Amino acid sequence: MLLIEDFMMVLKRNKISFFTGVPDSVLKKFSSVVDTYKSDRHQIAVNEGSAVSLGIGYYLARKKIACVYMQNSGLGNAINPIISIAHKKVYSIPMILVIGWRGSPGSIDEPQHMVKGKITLKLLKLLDIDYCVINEKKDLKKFNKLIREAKKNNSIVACLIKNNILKSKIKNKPKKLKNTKVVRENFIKILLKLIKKNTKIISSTGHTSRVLMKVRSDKKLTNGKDFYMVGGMGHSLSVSLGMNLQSKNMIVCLDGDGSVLMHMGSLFTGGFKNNVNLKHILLNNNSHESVGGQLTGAKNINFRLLSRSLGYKNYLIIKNNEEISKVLKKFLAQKSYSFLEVLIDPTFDTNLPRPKNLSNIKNSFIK
Ligand SMILES: Cc1ncc(C[n+]2csc(CCOP(=O)(O)OP(=O)(O)O)c2C)c(N)n1
Repeated sequence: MLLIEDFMMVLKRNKISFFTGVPDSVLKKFSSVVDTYKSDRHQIAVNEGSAVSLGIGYYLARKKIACVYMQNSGLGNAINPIISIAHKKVYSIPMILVIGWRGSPGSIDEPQHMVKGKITLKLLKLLDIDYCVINEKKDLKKFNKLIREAKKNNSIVACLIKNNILKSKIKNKPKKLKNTKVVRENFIKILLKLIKKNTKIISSTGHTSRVLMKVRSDKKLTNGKDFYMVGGMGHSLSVSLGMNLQSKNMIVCLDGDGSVLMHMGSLFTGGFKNNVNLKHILLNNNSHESVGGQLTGAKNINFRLLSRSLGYKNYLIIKNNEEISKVLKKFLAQKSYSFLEVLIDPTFDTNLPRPKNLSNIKNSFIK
């Protein structure tokens, strides 16, 4: 167990004052501290490569070291700017990585996390990044030493934190839920009733996939087949596009705002082909609900203009539960590539199933 207050103190003593990263459930307590900082001290990034790059920019402006946080699954996104810009043998730009270690050996986690968790230390070694694993207060000495090393050698260093290690002196107040918009479960229930038997749904990482699984089994709704994107956050639309180019059946991409932002360029790939059978639905709760509710800022995006300029032919929006059936029917009947934005309220449901037997899911989806 480690108090987040003690962890932050080490960073403070070393005058680390800029933070950027992609939220992670393991680092929820860390997020709850940096989320209170002003935007010149903390910036949530759309993906981990972007976070590393923001850290590089910070160093170029201030000659000071940034702290970049991420889940270990995001190391894949981070590797390009780490190796090609910041690495000791390239520009040698120092940085501190704080990595939430899902799937650490000995833990019980989802299959995709177990795979990444097993190779995380090997990846850091390959990247020539010195690291420490922090489990308790006494490990902070190692972390402190590493930060000094980064400063002295202009190098990247990392600390890894496993699930359930970070605690806080301050109790988080339970989030107040307003429920003025659409409830994700309601929307998914109606979607599953309206789609045809041969429809395929590709659902994005986190709660969207888990709610889809839950609604399907609780309500025994059998129309369509689901492919849950348990990882590969931000790639649901690209997977849907890849299928759509080969298939005549309707494909529904059920996306989240954090996920859309992560690899937003894929909206451009799809836009100009007039993919009649591909229906892109964004469940916009303006947050990374699955990992603690950190804000994405997606409510400030004008998706009507954005989707139109990227080649989508129609944009529809659902703002409350009463509109779901009518607008969704209209959306599914569109004969051109269309974008549906659904304004949802976060629900922070903790009682959601997790996709388990992934090869069965894949086989049944392909059938
Ligand atoms: C590359 C990568 N970075 C971070 C994560 C951790 N993560 C899982 S779900 C999620 C939030 C997704 O946000 P959004 O798409 O808005 O869906 P919501 O959680 O709101 O349902 C994050 C950051 C991840 N799985 N993969």
